Amino acid sequence: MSNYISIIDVKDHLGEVITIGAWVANKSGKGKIAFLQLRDGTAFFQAVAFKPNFIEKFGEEKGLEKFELIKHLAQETSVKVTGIVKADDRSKFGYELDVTDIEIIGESIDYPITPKDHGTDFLMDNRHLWLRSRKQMAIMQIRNAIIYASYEFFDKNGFIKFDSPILTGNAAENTTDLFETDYFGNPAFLSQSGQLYLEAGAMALGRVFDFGPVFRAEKSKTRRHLTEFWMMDAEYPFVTHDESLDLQEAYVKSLILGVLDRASSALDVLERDAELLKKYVAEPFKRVSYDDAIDLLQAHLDDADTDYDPIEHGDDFGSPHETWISNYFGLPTFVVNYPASFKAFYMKPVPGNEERVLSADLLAPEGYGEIIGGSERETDYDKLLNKITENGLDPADYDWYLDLRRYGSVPHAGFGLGLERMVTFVAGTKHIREAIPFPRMLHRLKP
Ligand code: ATP
Ligand code: AMO
Repeated sequence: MSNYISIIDVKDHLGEVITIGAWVANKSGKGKIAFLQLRDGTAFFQAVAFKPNFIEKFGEEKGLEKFELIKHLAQETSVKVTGIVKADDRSKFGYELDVTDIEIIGESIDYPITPKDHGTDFLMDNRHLWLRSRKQMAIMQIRNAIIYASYEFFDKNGFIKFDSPILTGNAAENTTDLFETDYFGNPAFLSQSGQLYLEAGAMALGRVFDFGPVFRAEKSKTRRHLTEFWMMDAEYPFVTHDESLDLQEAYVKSLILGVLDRASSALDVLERDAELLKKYVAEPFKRVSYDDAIDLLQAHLDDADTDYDPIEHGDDFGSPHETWISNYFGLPTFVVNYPASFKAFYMKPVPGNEERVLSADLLAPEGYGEIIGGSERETDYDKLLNKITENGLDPADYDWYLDLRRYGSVPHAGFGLGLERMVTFVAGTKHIREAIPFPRMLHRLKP
């Protein structure tokens, strides 16, 4: 145990003398008084130092020296601070630390991220330091709350954590955005999704989920794409696609509730409207078929406030189409039954319509775009083999996967949620790069 009190727990020590270990986030004050904004990873907090108190305690010379040291502390100096916790209405926390002694633990010289505005490239180059900011800390707290809520949800609903491999011998989603690496003289690929392995898990263990990094060599520079991101994947046997949507809806709601519950102060820091998030939890998500969504887009093409390109049945949506659809409904919206032509090979066709598949994307409202992709899987051996061949994939690579249809094939469905897309949506941030500690993007591999 540490002898230091965490800032988050200071409120439990009103009237007591405590010591905290912290970094100086900022400072202000003049004359006889100095304010220190301190942070220790658990929270931000204000400490106050009064010159007369120091002189009284340490004598004229030493007291003055200590007080001047406080006044000149550089940003991000690490310090050991002792003081009395006092209630004070002027502080936004309702209490503050009246400093009685301070020691420097580690100096900080010319910290590059000053309180002025910096450009994104500069902040990204200093991501290892940028993470110390109040806003970045709030986003990481939301990320943590979502991860925690996800484990809780799956556990409560009878899912077992099943870890799929990261080094793989075949493509899960498509062959266009695979990262290839050398595996003792043979090619191997970084996993794009654990799904195919999870299907094997579902046939062995029933309800299974996976949470791990996945990789996509996507050369896109959008605010929604990373090349390395964390996927929450789930797979379960003996379900219909509609039942899967019910579970996905309950899952997303539980993640939002988890954030409202465990990270509400982080939402405040980010000025994210918690009432809006509560509305998404309270109301049923919308469901619309792909073809009905296209009809709507065509009918509203000439509306004054639309700015998407014309779209035909069979076309994939662009971001502006997705944004319009989710704004139109004002709630998280499942778009179901997409064309088979641009979806992955493993999806089961809609009964009676080979051109549409039992798939769904969940579009977040407010223009945050797709956060979940899911589908019911093809269960028939011959049809799956045909799809593999039609997609230009080598059946030999998928022999093990086809075995799942050879030995007791059952209806099953699953979905994958991109953690960083969910964090971006719940936190209300503009760009996915802030939703992960060290983002990997087309032009970003450092730090
Ligand atoms: P995502 O779609 O977000 O990549 P996914 O793997 O399901 O996840 P797609 O269905 O290919 O991928 O694309 C979904 C959305 O991502 C599209 O609607 C589009 O808005 C956006 N998108 C993909 N690539 C680009 C790009 N290069 N530029 C702009 N938007 C893109
Ligand atoms: P899909 O390809 O739709 O489905 O991916 C699932 C979810 O992952 C997120 N995502 C991304 N996040 C950040 N950067 C990216 N480049 C990126 N690409 C995708 C999105 C998306 O909804 N195997 C299926 C899932 C399944 O059916 O079980 C799959 O991978 O949030």
